Amino acid sequence: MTDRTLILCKPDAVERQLVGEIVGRFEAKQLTLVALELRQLDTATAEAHYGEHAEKPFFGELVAFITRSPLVAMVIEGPEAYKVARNLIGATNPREAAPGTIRGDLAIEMGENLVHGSDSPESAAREIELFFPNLA
Ligand code: D4T
Repeated sequence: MTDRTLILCKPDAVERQLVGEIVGRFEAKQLTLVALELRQLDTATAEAHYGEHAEKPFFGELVAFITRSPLVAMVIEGPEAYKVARNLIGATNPREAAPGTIRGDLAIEMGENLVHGSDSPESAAREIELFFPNLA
């Protein structure tokens, strides 16, 4: 079964010139790109994307971070895409992320953890609609 999931190469990834490295890891795993765009998020979209964290103490920082400079949003496709992508991304806290994962290899701060991947098929559907409403 083939599924789609949303990936964000966050502003720190673009700033650190790691987008090619990150996209390459998904491609090497044989996940297929179906949409990709460099864009700067507005606050409303960032708040919608991170709505589940609205009550958390780090929400303001999270929205400021994700909107501070352009990010690369993409949709990738493959069997159990969200799960495979989350495994490649690694734990939320980069200091606990396993070596070999994107965060384990390339990040060290929780607030600058390079990449987002949808955490369920339902989240993937919601986030793909938010970022790429015209995707067939
Ligand atoms: P995202 O959503 O960015 O892919 O990250 P995760 O799915 O791995 O983790 P998350 O939704 O729990 O957290 C979202 C985002 O908030 C930052 N964060 C998280 C933070 O700054 N402090 C915290 O205590 C937590 C839990 C990091 C990722």
